[in-house]
Amino acid sequence: MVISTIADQITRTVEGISDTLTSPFTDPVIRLGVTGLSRAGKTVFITSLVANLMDRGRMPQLEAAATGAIRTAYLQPQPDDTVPRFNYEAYLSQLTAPEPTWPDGTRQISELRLSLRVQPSGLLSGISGPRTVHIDIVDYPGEWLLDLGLLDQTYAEWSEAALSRARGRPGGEDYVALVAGVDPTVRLDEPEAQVLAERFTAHLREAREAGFSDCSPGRFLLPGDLAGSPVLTFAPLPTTRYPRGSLGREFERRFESYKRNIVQPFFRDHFAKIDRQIVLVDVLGAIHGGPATLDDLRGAMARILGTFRPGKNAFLTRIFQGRRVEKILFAATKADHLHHSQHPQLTAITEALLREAKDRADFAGAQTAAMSIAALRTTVEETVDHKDGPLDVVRGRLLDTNKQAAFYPGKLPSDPAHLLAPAREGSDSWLDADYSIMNFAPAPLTRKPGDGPPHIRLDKAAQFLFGDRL
Ligand SMILES: Nc1nc2c(ncn2[C@@H]2O[C@H](COP(=O)(O)OP(=O)(O)O)[C@@H](O)[C@H]2O)c(=O)[nH]1
Ligand SMILES: [Mg+2]
Repeated sequence: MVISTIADQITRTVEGISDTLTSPFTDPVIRLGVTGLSRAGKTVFITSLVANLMDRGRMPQLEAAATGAIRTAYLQPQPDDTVPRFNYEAYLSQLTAPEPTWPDGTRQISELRLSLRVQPSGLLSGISGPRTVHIDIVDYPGEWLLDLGLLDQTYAEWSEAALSRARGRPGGEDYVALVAGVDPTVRLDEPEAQVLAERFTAHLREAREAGFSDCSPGRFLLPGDLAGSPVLTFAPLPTTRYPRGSLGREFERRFESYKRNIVQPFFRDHFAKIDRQIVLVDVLGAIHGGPATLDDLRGAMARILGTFRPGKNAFLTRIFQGRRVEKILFAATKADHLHHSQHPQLTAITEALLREAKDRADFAGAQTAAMSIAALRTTVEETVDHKDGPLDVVRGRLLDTNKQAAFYPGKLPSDPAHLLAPAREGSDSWLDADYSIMNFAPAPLTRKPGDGPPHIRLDKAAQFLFGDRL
């Protein structure tokens, strides 16, 4: 046994050496997908992650940082010339300015290559020189993932589902009423088509603002340079036989065009290349929105997880060609809104959402995990005297008034079922408590040399996502 171990190590050592010799061609690459609905915290996450990998003083739970195996980290030109570059320097200087501000919302895909020089540890350490590992970070809207479901639907099926979902959602009744007065068999009139698309988009936007997650088609909310183009100028209509040249027939054609020209290329060109994935989820925001938005988040998480199971979908199976995403982390963001005494509850709720999503999506395969994180910590913790006894609060500078305030968002139950059951049953409001959120401004930083921006469990997230490959 001993002998075989030694022999094994010798061959591995030889491999290790040849690895370094051929290095420019064999440098390992990890493609890390970062997604989440808009405002979930993707931009802040990537900026803080990269800054904390360059200055690793606050990354003790990332093993390769703690042991000193990571020697340096630096940015390099990304491999994909046609994808916009993630504007790291601009975002970092905003977040670390003397009067820090949050970055503006981004609404498209972007990419950044971070390269790490890593010194192998153990037996190889003396023989083999440092090697380079590239982490290609790909930031893309979670809304685009939810579009996968459209591929399996006909225009009639989608229309029916979209109209029934619109009922009872913000702005939805208005759209349903508008459509009731429209005859889809009349000749297409472009201004009328535009009004329908605009009103449907307005409804999606309102629903999104009220905290609903599932507001597809995703490009309606994040149109980028496609705004106003015919591929986004359609909307759900009552189902019937649409004659040639009619409004309904044209909307049906544009729906198919959206699937073919927007949804499929994204999955084929970007999604299918991802190795590891983090899905940022604003769980606190969804709880604040009420039972309906939490229930909707539950469904959206199942659909997002379903996209990582290519076997279920013929199109995905074809583009993945047997590859698959190896690890998926669902991270509840903005945990700095809670005192750490409540983090276990937030994690338990996120875990329960993930467990249900796994059941619903019949998910097996990739390794999954749930965590509560804050990419950029904006608050400090305090315990204050309250009429019912001591209360664990957080204190920060409010975004709208610029004043310091202590904040208590409400008591999260230790049993996630206390929130998930009423959500599933369609309750109108939470029974026991109200949950509030506040928007904090980023705090001015006083950093020690070697420290990145303050965060909560960013190092643990990094360890799960790519620690095993360093
Ligand atoms: N308190 C706190 N707020 C955050 C954090 N990350 C993001 N936010 C808030 O969420 C907003 C959206 O974040 P952003 O990264 O732009 O989201 P994106 O649309 O997913 O890229 C920011 O403007 C902040 O107000 C965090 O770690 N802590
Ligand atoms: Mg962004």
